[in-house]
Amino acid sequence: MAIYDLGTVGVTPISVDNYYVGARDREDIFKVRIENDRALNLNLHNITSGQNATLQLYRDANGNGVWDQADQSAGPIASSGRPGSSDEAINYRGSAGTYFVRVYNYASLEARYNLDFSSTSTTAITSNSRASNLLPQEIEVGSLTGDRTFTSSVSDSNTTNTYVFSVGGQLTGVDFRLSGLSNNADMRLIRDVNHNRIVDPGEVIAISTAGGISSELISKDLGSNTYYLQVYQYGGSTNYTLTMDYKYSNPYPPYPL
Ligand SMILES: [Ca+2]
Ligand SMILES: [Ca+2]
Ligand SMILES: [Ca+2]
Repeated sequence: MAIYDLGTVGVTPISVDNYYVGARDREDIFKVRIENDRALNLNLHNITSGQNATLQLYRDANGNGVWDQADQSAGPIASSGRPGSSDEAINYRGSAGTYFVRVYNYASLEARYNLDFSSTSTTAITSNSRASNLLPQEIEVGSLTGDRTFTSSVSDSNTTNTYVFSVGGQLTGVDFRLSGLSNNADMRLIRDVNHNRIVDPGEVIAISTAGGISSELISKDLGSNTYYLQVYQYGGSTNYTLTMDYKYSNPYPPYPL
């Protein structure tokens, strides 16, 4: 087991690349701090094909700044254990303090991985600042060639859900609708132009921030590419229904752009 102290994690992402778990060293522990009530965002990605790695978040339960039995006995406060080399994501709203991020793999072969960390505001007036700025391929929609519907939820223990999809053709018209809200959630559409899995300035191409429990709508013509759609908590917990209403794929725009 290796322990790495990354210090305070703020809105600017911290990335560790090409770390390994498995065989000789089955787990890595990263110690991080947040300085006030924030959403702690984690994206475990680029896991070696055919290997598996699991992501967990623990609190420093006894407040001594040391990864010890008390923290482990208290159990993880969030976990992500998808199959195989799929990305693992955690977005957890927590109070100021020390947290431990655990990556493990009990298989006999080593899994290489990249892990990104950030924390985002839970109080910013600007909705865009409340979404995670990390882009895990968390819900893999695949190629969008027809209507799709997803039901899920956001809450303090899962503040952001990130959908990834691609469209082909010259121009594909899609309406994204978020409905069935019991607390305020918003959504935004992103193109990761530089492929670094981080939302950089200029990469948010549309956002919907209706107030209260009003439904959200993003209506967009998309060129052939890969896109990310994030549904995120503005405040409180809510179930939701997300529909991706595929309207057309056309070599020519339906109206002058
Ligand atoms: Ca401790
Ligand atoms: Ca980017
Ligand atoms: Ca809203």
